[in-house]
Amino acid sequence: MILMKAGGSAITDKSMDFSIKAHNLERLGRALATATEPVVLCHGGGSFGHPLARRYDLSGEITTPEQLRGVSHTNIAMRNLSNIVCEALIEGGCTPFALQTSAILTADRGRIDVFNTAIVHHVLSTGFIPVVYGDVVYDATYRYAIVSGDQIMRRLAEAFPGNRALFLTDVDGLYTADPKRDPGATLIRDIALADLGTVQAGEAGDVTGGMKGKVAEIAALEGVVTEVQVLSLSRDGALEAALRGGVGGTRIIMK
Ligand code: IP8
Repeated sequence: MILMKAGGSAITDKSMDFSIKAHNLERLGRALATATEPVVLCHGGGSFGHPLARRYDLSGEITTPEQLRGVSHTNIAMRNLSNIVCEALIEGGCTPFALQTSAILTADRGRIDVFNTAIVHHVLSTGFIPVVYGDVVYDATYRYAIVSGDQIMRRLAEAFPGNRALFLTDVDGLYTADPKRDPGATLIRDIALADLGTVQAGEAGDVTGGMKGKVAEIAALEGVVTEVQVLSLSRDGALEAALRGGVGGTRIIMK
């Protein structure tokens, strides 16, 4: 079984609110239709969730009527994005089943508190692809809080241990430096989790703006997944290859 995170930058265009990367979503649908093992898909908020979370200041306690309106807007926006993702999957020949994350998960102080992963099991057992996503959810202390897809990935990996995880992004993988600024940047093919820190510490830096976050997301899966692959959803064939067990982008050995 494969735990898959489709990052917001892989499926949405962050330069414009509420816009998608249609070609990448098509690629996702077509590739997932070739999967020979069960897949759980978790997607990020991208240009649907994050601009609203920022605009309505949804980090920390939710107290003002304006923030509460923002919670409703964000809740709808993420459902809309999930619908778009699921429609792309159906178009590609898959059978997705969206689980509204805020209905199966609650938080406390922004961290996942209760997560009904049994429903994910049930949906998987019927041969469907469960689709969950970063969302705004009920929070016992803050009233509502944003729970990111990476927190969800960790809890999914705990519920389904011993599997591999694929992170879909818009660059080919992890680089030794920012490939958009440094012509000497090279793609890291294979790396042990223990060495990921060194890559960051040596002036390899904050690659493509997202490497730091990506590394933290991956490190959070220590002990619960066997390996992680980071690959581009913008590159034809990369996801299909990874689904067949090949290594396209960067492979992180987690043991
Ligand atoms: O993109 C955040 O999920 P992420 C979701 O996985 C919202 O961090 C609602 C901003």
